[in-house]
Amino acid sequence: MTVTSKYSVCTICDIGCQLRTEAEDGKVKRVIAHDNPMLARNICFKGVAAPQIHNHADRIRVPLKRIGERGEDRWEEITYEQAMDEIAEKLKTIVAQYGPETLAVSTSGWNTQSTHSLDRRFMNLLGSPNWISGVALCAGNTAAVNRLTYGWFPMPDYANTSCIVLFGHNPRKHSWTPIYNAINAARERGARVIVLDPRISDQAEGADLHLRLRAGTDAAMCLGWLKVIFDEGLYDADFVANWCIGFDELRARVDEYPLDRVESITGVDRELIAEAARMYASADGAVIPWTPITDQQISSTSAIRLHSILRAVTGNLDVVGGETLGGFNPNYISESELGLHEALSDQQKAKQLGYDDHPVFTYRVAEMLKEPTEKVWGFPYADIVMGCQMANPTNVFRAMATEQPYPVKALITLGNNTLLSYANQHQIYRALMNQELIVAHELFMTPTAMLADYVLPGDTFTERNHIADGWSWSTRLTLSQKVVEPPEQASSTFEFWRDLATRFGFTEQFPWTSLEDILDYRLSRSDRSFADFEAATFMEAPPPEFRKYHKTGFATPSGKVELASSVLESLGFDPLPYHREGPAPSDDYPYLVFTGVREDPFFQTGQRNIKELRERCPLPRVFLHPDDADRDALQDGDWIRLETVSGHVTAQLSVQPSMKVGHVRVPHGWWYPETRGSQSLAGAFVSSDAVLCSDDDEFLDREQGVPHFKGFPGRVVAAEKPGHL
Ligand SMILES: Nc1nc2c(c(=O)[nH]1)N[C@H]1C(S)=C(S)[C@@H](COP(=O)(O)OP(=O)(O)OC[C@H]3O[C@@H](n4cnc5c(=O)[nH]c(N)nc54)[C@H](O)[C@@H]3O)O[C@H]1N2
Ligand SMILES: Nc1nc2c(c(=O)[nH]1)N[C@H]1C(S)=C(S)[C@@H](COP(=O)(O)OP(=O)(O)OC[C@H]3O[C@@H](n4cnc5c(=O)[nH]c(N)nc54)[C@H](O)[C@@H]3O)O[C@H]1N2
Ligand code: SF4
Ligand SMILES: [Mo]
Repeated sequence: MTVTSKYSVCTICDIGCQLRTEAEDGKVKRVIAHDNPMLARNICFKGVAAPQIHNHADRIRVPLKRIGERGEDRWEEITYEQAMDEIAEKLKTIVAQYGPETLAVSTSGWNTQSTHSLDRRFMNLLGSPNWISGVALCAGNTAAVNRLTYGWFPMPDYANTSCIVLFGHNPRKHSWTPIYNAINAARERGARVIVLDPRISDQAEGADLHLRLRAGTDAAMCLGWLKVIFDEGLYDADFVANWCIGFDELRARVDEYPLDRVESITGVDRELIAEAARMYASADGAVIPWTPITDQQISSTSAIRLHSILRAVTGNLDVVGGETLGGFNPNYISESELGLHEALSDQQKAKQLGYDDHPVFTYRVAEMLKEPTEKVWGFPYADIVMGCQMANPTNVFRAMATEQPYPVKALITLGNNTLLSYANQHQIYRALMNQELIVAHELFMTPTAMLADYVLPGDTFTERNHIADGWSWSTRLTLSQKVVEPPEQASSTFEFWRDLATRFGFTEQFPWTSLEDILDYRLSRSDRSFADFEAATFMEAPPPEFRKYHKTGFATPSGKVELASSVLESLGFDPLPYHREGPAPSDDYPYLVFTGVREDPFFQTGQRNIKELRERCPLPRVFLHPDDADRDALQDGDWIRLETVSGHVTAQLSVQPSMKVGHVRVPHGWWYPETRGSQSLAGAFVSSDAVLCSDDDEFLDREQGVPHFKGFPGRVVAAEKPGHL
C-alpha cells in the first residue's frame, strides 16, 4: 500500500481552502485539515467529503454523445478524440453560417480551478465576445462595479480590522469557512461586527448591531449611513479633498435621504441606523467585505458603489485594517493577460450581448478603463474575478431563445449548471432547446448536461496541478497538487480549450503541452517552474503595500476616487448612487421572496447525489415567520407551493421565528439526481429557485442588468408532496 499526501486547493466551493489530500493505491482516500496550525481550521464537511464526490459511482468517466432527442438523456459512449473532432467540425459549420458571435460560453471558472483564461483566449481568437458566468451574480460583477469608483476590487484586511460590516453575507462553520474563521479571529481581538440582514442569521446572532432591513433596500441603507457620516463630520476630510471627485454632488444626493426617509424605506429605526453608521465610520480600520446580496438586486450597481464610497470617504481604502487594493501579482502572469482580449476586434466587442443595454461589466466599460488601468496596474485589461468584460446573461439567453438581435446557436458550458444558475429558468430552457450544439464539461449528469449534445468528463482538484491566485483578487499564490490520475478519457478545462483551439488552427497561440507547461509559463516572470514552486512552498503571499495611490493615482479616468462616476455619466446613467424600489408586493403576491440562502451540505446546485451530504439536508425547505404561517393556516413541515409571476416551485415549509415577517426565503439550486430516468431533467423544475426569479426588464438593475433576487413578490399556498419524493 502506497500512501501519497499532497496540498490541494479544494474547489467543492469557491473559497478555495488549501487542504491535505491523501491517496492510497492511486485512489483519493482522505481529505484532512492543513498541517499548518494557522490554516488547520479552514475546512468544512463538504471538503472532507471530496473522496466520496470524486470516487462517486455516478461520475461521468467517458465522453457521451446524445442519441435521443435533446433532453431525453440517452447517450452513446465515444472517445475524447472523436468527441473533440465532431465538436470542432460542428462548431466550424455553425460559425460559418451565423458568425463567430453565435458561440456562447458559460462557466464559473472556480470549480474547474482555473481555465487559465484559455476560454477567453479561444473566443477572442475566434471572434466571440459572448462569455457569461455565475460571476455575473457573484463577485465578478462587484469587481467590475468597484473599478468604476477606484479602479480595482479591494480585499478586506481581516487581520487588522476593528469593525466588520456584513450586508447579508453570512459565513459560518460550513459556509465559506475561512472567512468565518477570519471574522471570529477579529472578534477575539475585539473587532465589532455589524450585520444587516432581514432575518436573524448565524452572523446576526453574535453581532454587536443587527439591522433587520427589508430585503432589497441595501442602497437606501448606505445612503442613510452617508447622511449621518456627512452631517456629523465623520468622514476623512483630507482624503476626500485630495483624492475624491464629486463630493458636493454626492452630498446633495445624500441630502435627499434624511433618516426618516431611510427608516421608512428600510424599516429600520433611525437611531439604530445612526448608531451603526457612527460605529463604522469611527472605527480604527473598518471593512465592508464583498457580499453576494448586493450583486443580486435591483439597485445592485448603486449598492456596490455605495460600499465603495463608504470605504473611500471614511478613509478605509488601502490602509491597515481597511481594504487593500492589491493589483496584479508581478510573479505570476495573470488571466487578464492570458485571455488575449486585445485580439478581439472593436467591431466584435461591440456585438457583446448587453453592450448597449446594460454595459457596466461588458467590454464597453473595460475599453473605457483601459488607459488608467494600464497606467496604474501595468496592463490594460483587469479581468478581476473573471468579471470585468462579460456578456449579460439575460441578453444571451434571450438571443439564444429568440435569435434577436442575432442568433446564438452554440453553447459550451463548463463546470456550470447553466439551466439552474441564472434567473428565469423557463427562458434558459427555451434558449438551450434552440441550440444547434451544446457541449457540457462536467463531473455529473446535471439537468444542463442532460440537454447537451456532448458531455465531456472533467477532472477534479485532486487530479490536477494548479497555482491559485484568486483570479487576481488577491496577490497570494496557493499550491494545488495532483494526488491521483484523472479517468483516462477525462480532460481538464485547459486540455479541452487547447484541443479545441488546435483544431481551429490556433496552434501558435496555444503552445502549451500540459498543465505544468502553462504553469511554468505563468511563473516565468520570476524565473521559476511549477516544480520549483512546489519544492519551495505551499503558499506565497507578498507583504501588502498600502496607499499605493500616492505613487500612481487611482485607475479611473480622473485618477481620483470617483464619488460621481464619469464612466456612468458618459454612458448616460445617473453618475450618483440612488435607491430604486423593486416590483412591489400586491394582494395577489403579498410576500417579499429572497433566494440564494445556501444550505451547509451543498455547494450551489451540486452534491444532491452525495449520500453523506444529502442526509444532512434531504429536502428543500422554504422559510416563513410563524405569524405569516398562522395567517396562511400553514404549519411547519407542510408542503407548499411558492408562486411568482415567473413560475412556481414546491418545497417543505419550515416555520422559523428568525425569519422577518412578510418575507419568504427560498434555497438555491434544488434538483433530484435520484429521479434521473423517471422525472424529466431529474426534477429540475420542481424546486429550483431559478424558476421563480424573473429577468424581465422591471426586475433588472439598470446599469449591469443583473436580476433582482432579494425581495421580489410571491405567494405561498398549500400543496401536495410531489409523488416522486
Ligand atoms: N455551504 C455552502 N456555503 C456556501 C455556498 C453554498 O452553496 N453552500 N455558496 C458560496 C457562495 S458562491 C456564495 S456567493 C456565498 C453566499 O453566502 P452568503 O453571502 O452568506 O449569502 P446567502 O446565504 O445567500 O444569504 C445571506 C443572508 O442574506 C440575507 N438577505 C436576504 N436578502 C437580503 C437583502 O436584501 N439585504 C440584506 N442585507 N440581506 C439579505 C439572508 O437573510 C441571509 O441570511 O456562500 C458561499 N458559501
Ligand atoms: N437562480 C440562481 N442563480 C444563481 C444563484 C442563485 O442563488 N440563484 N447564485 C449565483 C452564485 S452566488 C454563484 S456562485 C453561481 C454558481 O453557479 P455555478 O458555477 O453554475 O455553480 P454550481 O451549481 O456549483 O455548478 C457547477 C457545476 O460544475 C460541476 N463541477 C464541479 N467541479 C468541477 C470540475 O472540476 N470540472 C468540471 N468540468 N465540472 C465541475 C458541478 O458538478 C456542477 O454541476 O450561481 C449564481 N446563480
Ligand atoms: S469551505 Fe469547505 S467546500 Fe469550501 S473550499 Fe473550504 S473545505 Fe472546500
Ligand atoms: Mo456565489
